[in-house]
Amino acid sequence: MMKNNIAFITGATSGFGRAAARRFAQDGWSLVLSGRRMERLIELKEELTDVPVHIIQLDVRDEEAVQQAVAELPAEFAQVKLLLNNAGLALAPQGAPQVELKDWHTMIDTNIKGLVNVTHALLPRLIETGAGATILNVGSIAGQWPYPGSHVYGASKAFVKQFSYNLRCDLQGTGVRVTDLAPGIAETEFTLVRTKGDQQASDNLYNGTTPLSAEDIAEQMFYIATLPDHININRVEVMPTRQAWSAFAIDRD
Ligand code: NDP
Ligand code: 8X3
Repeated sequence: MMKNNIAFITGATSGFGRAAARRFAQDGWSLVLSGRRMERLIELKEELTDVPVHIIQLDVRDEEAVQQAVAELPAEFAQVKLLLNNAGLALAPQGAPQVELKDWHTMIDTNIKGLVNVTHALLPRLIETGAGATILNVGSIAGQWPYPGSHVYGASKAFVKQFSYNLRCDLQGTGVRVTDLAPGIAETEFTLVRTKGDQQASDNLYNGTTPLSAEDIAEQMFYIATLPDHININRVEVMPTRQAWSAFAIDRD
C-alpha cells in the first residue's frame, strides 16, 4: 500500500495556509491543520472531506502547547513529510519611532520564536521520514530588502531566511530539505492584521494592481514540496510582475 503524505501546516485558517491546505488536499495529502481560530479550522475540515484531516487549535507562541500537539498527533498523522511553517504576521506599518514595543515583541514571538518552536518539535519526525521530507518556511521579500515600516517584520523574515540556510547545513545527510519561500505583495488578511482591522487600508493597498493570490503561493508550495527527493530549492523570492524596487531615499536640505 502506498504511504500517505502528511503535511503539518501552521496558520491554516487564512491566506497562504488555507490555500495550501486546499492544494495539498487536491493531491490526496493527509493534513494536520493548525491555527488559533478553531471555527475556521472546523469549517476547513468540513470542506476537505476527501482526505484525512486533523485540526489543532494552536498558538505557535505557546512552546508547551506546540510540544504537546506534536506529541499527541494521532498515529495516522505522526509521520509528517512536510512542515509548512506559515503562521506569521506583520504589525505596525508606521515608522519605528511610532511603534509600540509590544507589537515588535508579538512579531518576534510569532515569526521567530513560534517558527522555532514548531520546527524543534517536529524535527525528529521529519528526520525519521527522511528522504523527501521538507521544511518549508514562509519568509518574505521583507527579509531581503529594506523598506520604511518594515523594521522588526523584515528583520524577523531575515531570521527565517538565515535559519533556513543554517538548518540545511545541520540536516545534511538526513534527506530533509529546507526552503525559504519569500513572497512579495499578496492579497490575504495580512494587511488587515497589519493595520489592526483597517479594511479600507487593506483594499487601498491591493486595489488597482495585481498582487499575488494565496493560490499562487500555494501552487509554489506544492511544487517545492513535491519535487524529486534529490532536489532542494534553497530560497524562492516571488513578486507579482507589477511590483518592483524603488529609488533610494535621499534626505535633502
Ligand atoms: P493571513 O493573515 O491571511 O494568515 C496568517 C495566518 O497565520 C493565519 O492563519 C493566522 O491564524 C496565523 N497566525 C498568526 N499568528 C499566529 C499564532 N500566534 N499562532 C498560530 N497561528 C498564527 O496572512 P498570510 O496568509 O499572508 O500570511 C502567511 C505568512 O505569509 C506569514 O508568515 C506572512 O508573514 C507571510 N507573508 C505574507 C505576504 C503577504 O503579502 N500576504 C508576503 C510575504 C510573506 P490565526 O489567526 O487563526 O491563529
Ligand atoms: C509581506 C510582503 O511587501 O508587505 O511579507 O513586506 S511585504
